[in-house]
Amino acid sequence: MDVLVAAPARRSPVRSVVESALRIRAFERALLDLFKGGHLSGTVHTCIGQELCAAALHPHLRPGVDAFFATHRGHGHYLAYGGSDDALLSELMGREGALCLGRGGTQNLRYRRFFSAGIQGGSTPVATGYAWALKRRGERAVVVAQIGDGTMGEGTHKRRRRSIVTQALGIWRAGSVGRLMRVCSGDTSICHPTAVCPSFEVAW
Ligand SMILES: Cc1ncc(C[n+]2csc(CCOP(=O)(O)OP(=O)(O)O)c2C)c(N)n1
Repeated sequence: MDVLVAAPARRSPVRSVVESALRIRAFERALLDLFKGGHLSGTVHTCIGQELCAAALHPHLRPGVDAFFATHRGHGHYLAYGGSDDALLSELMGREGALCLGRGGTQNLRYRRFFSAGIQGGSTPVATGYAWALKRRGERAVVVAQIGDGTMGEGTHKRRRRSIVTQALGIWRAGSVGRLMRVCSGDTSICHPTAVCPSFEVAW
């Protein structure tokens, strides 16, 4: 008797990235509707248009082992890192079960080794210190910091000799810590179009 064994369905990596991006988009759209209806406490910074950056990166990170430092538009990275949508929604609506007890809001989130903050460029030195600390503890983890292209020349990314970021990037360049720096270039900003951002070049 012939036995037919169904081949295990192979899940296309591209399909899961697109599904993850669509899930983020749906979440962000719902937030905008809630905001318009006056249901969110404080403001909301969505990552609409940047979903694929998060969806494509996080399958390569190990939640709880590798760390990610997001910008003020961190919802998508949080969700793609494995964070719960319920906990984030509760955070923004000031409900029971809020991710950061309702104190972080849209910008200042923490979940396992995922962090977000609203100070432009502020995450770079923090991420470097975090990576250094993990290395000193003997952990083989990757730490990723992301900034937007409009952050070139802002905050710790100002072009000053011996600035904190210069030193931080120096540590990264020297190979002392596991590092990955992502610049999300949207070129859709009304206040910081890419063309007017200071150029930025790091020779690794
Ligand atoms: C040090 C600092 N300066 C100014 C601001 C105000 N600010 C918040 S977002 C933003 C523009 C950010 O552009 P970009 O990094 O490209 O991110 P995008 O919002 O386009 O995703 C500015 C000027 C800030 N948060 N921190």
